Amino acid sequence: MSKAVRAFLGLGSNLGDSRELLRTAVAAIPEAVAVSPVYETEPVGGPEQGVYLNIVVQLHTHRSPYELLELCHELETAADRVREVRWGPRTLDVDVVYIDGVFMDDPSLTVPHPRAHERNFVMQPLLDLDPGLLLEGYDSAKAIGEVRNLGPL
Ligand code: A4P
Ligand code: MG
Repeated sequence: MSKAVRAFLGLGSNLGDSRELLRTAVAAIPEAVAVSPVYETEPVGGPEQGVYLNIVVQLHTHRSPYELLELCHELETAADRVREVRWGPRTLDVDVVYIDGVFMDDPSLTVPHPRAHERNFVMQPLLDLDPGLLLEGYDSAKAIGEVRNLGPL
């Protein structure tokens, strides 16, 4: 089996009981070792929509990058069952933000996440978990979107 690595997933929700959806998703990640505070965040891009709750989860995992992407999709699918009941837009977005030592540029999986460094809703919780983590291109003065720390999830 390959060596376990440190990985970070970014989770966001702006529909349904977002806090509960995030808690359920975290509980479904067996290799989760740390969870950032939850942030209320101004929507970045897309149509006019309500504020998001965002977190970053740290994993200690044997999964490959593509297996991590599959995990992201499984978590989204599980949350979508709620969405179907409510006929609303997506309830949960899960992205692979960063994996130690992994740099890849496949359109189906780009790591680090190509837009993470410019978004406060990813960078703030990520830096809470590892203040020393350097993401190429990150400039705290240029990253966009207001975020507000609401404390522990
Ligand atoms: N993909 C490539 N790299 C990755 C990666 N590192 N992690 C591919 C996850 N997926 C990756 O993603 C579209 C495709 O990207 C997938 O097929 C995957 O193979 P998606 O989740 O289906 O769609 P999406 O997330 O709506 O699109 P996109 O362009 O990834 O959106 P973003 O950039 O993820 O932004 N504002 C606030 N405040 N908080 C948010 O959480 N999220 C978004 C979504 C926009 N604004 C937001 C928030
Ligand atoms: Mg996404």
